[in-house]
Amino acid sequence: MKVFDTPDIRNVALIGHGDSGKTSLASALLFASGAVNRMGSVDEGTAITDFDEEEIDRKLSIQAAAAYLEWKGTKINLLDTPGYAAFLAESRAGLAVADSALVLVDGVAGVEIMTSRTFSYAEEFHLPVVFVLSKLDRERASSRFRTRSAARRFRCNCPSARRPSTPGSSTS
Ligand SMILES: Nc1nc2c(ncn2[C@@H]2O[C@H](COP(=O)(O)OP(=O)(O)OP(=O)(O)O)[C@@H](O)[C@H]2O)c(=O)[nH]1
Ligand SMILES: [Mg+2]
Repeated sequence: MKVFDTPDIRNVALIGHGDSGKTSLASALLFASGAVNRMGSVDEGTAITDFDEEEIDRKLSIQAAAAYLEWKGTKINLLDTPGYAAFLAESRAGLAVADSALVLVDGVAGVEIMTSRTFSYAEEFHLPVVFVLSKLDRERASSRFRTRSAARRFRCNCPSARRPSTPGSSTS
């Protein structure tokens, strides 16, 4: 197994409300980076970070789970955390060992209760965060509107790093 120097390792926690797409994003990142050769799916019970029998049955994360990928010489440890209230201690524990966090915001539902709660944990640990809008392929999703409302809610100036631009899609 390749050994990485400490400056070349990042621990990134995925946080957000239940069902916002954290585990799916982790599967997509692992696939896109070449860490795995098949994209895992929560719905099909093949998501890399939802491996527990109960997680597969219930199609939701119960515990924080780690998986790593390599990107441009950097090892990125992804910490996929649960978003449902009952398992929030796992989310906080994941953030305690993270260097940064990706905050998933559902592109249809917008900022939800556990989005705010998990964001407050990231603040508590002084972590830099990146907001990721999910489900922008769904009807009534709006990246512009959700970006603005997240910026207002969390009182931050959020420059858009990337905006989807599929012609004819409902993302705006
Ligand atoms: N259409 C669409 N569906 C998505 C997207 N991301 C996730 N989903 C679906 O949303 C549901 C929840 O996705 P998960 O990845 O399990 O969400 P999660 O945030 O990990 O949920 P918890 O672990 O329970 O907090 C699944 O049915 C996914 O297939 C997306 O970008 N587009
Ligand atoms: Mg999950």
